[in-house]
Amino acid sequence: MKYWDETFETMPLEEMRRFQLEHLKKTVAWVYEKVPFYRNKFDEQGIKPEDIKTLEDLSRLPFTAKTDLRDNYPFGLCAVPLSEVVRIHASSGTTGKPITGPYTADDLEQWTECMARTLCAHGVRSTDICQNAYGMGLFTGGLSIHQGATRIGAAVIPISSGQTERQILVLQDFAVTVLCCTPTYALTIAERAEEMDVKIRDLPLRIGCFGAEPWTIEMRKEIEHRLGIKAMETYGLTEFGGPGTSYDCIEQNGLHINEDHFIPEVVDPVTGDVLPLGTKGELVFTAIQREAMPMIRYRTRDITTLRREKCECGRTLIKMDKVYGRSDDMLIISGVNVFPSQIESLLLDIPEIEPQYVIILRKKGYLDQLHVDVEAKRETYEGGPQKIAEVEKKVEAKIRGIIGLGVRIRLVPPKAITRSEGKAKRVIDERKI
Ligand code: DLL
Repeated sequence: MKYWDETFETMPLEEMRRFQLEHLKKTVAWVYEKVPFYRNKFDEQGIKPEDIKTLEDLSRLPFTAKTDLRDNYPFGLCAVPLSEVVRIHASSGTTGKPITGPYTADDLEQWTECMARTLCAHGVRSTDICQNAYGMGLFTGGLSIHQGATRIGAAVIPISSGQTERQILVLQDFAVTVLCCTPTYALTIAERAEEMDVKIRDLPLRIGCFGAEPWTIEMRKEIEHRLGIKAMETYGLTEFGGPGTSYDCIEQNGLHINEDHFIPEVVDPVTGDVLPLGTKGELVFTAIQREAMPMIRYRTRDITTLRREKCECGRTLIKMDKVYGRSDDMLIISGVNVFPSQIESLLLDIPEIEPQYVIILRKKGYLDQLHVDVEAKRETYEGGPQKIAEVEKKVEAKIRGIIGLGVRIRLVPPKAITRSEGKAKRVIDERKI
């Protein structure tokens, strides 16, 4: 079984565009009729649903932003009465109110299918045993995997996140073949297993289904090496149902977007202008098959590139690059724009340190200061103060050489940095405190 839904996953472009246009028209008419927020916005711009005649007309529609969801919290953008809603998820959000994600029965069915496609593309089959260590609850990660893996017919272990030793026990005893969690939690599991002298590489585990936070290619390689698996990725957000919006195939060379459900665009984060394929910018999605809360031109804040190219896996679905970071995570340090992922890539190249770090931004007078606390490997730490100072200098020089910013590196003892069980917090910006 190569594809879960061959018709859509390998649909020729012209046919896909016809399908998208038909569903875009329906969705625009649907939200115009059902959601006063959209009707007012479209009226302000003088746009009526009948004006959408081609896919290019999408760019005439106004954007929707996270603040619109907050202003209409909790159900103001819902297009159906709550009596038709059968599930509500929410993301915690870093500031203010959570983002709510209501689903009709049909939305749940579509999401399950998107997740079955995702897991199938990762290589998961009905014979697999999936340990689902994403948080089970309001967070969309846990139930999405549960639904998708159940649909495929794999055995699901709904263990949720946390209790790392128990995770390792289950991995061993239940002969688990697929691990699903955030990449940073996978690393936490790998590390704890090493301390317990459990050789995960020798277990039947073969696939990881990771996502929910930015991680670099270097981090992927590290996890693949430490767990002896293929580390596959999925991307998604509560506003679009959760994970399963896009996913790795076996080629691991960009994430295929389920574009029969979500039309992607990349725009300039400042001007909002649509950028050509292959240009890095902010990802914008329009959901064209959702009933309860179909988002129109929603600005995800995630930075990536779209690519339409032939994939060896045979899928014709457009690809997005690994998310580089969020436009609101971009750090402006003394006027230089830096993404935490750039720092992560550099750190993971240095053998004397662990892939555990915290970026701290401070202000001294008017000047910004970049500090990075990074964990020393045990051998490095035991090498004493001279060895530590030497590695600190080496890391500082590397970051200065490539990013062009002065940085203070502090090597901290093994285990000094709090381990993640879900989405890791990598940046502390004390300038804002
Ligand atoms: O994180 C959904 C999810 C769960 C995706 C499990 C994958 C696996 P939210 O909590 O609403 O939903 O957070 C969405 O997380 O806008 C991105 O900034 C980030 N994100 C999600 N997946 C990835 C990824 C879930 N693969 C926000 N790479 C998104 C980078 C990701 N960032």
